[in-house]
Amino acid sequence: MNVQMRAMGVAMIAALLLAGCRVATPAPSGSDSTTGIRVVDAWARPTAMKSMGGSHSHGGSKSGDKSGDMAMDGPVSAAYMVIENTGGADKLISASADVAGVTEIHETKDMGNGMMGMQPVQGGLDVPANGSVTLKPGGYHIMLMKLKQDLTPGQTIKLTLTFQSGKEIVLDVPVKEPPMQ
Ligand SMILES: [Cu+2]
Repeated sequence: MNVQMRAMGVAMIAALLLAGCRVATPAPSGSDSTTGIRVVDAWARPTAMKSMGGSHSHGGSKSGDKSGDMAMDGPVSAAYMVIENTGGADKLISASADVAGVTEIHETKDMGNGMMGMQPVQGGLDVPANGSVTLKPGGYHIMLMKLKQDLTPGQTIKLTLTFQSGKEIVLDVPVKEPPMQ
């Protein structure tokens, strides 16, 4: 009896250890051992709900809202991450997301006279050899436009990054609120 119970205990501990092992070694996501490029800390911003009147264009009207607000067609978002590179120099040349009709690599810039603006990064975003590039609010970001749906915290979107070397990295990117600054 005593022995039997101890045996059961050992079996249970073994089972727990096995389960623990499986959890502790998930398939590495967003890494590619052949180029040494790895993406960490990816996240996407929730879409801001515009409460400025006329939110009744639910059926995807393309009539262009001329309210003098931002010239944005529908909700937009942005994705941020750190791209680490343990190999030779490379470039992020394009990105695409399952939820976005248009995806661009942008840079937020001080346009002078206190205005901040953003523009596409010409020729791609450099990923230095044995270095990293950080995409963060106020700097580089992956702009998600013509979104097919609103993004809310807790969702996950699929983002594909294409590099000049021809490598593609597919990421599961969680949607979450920006950190306080
Ligand atoms: Cu942008």
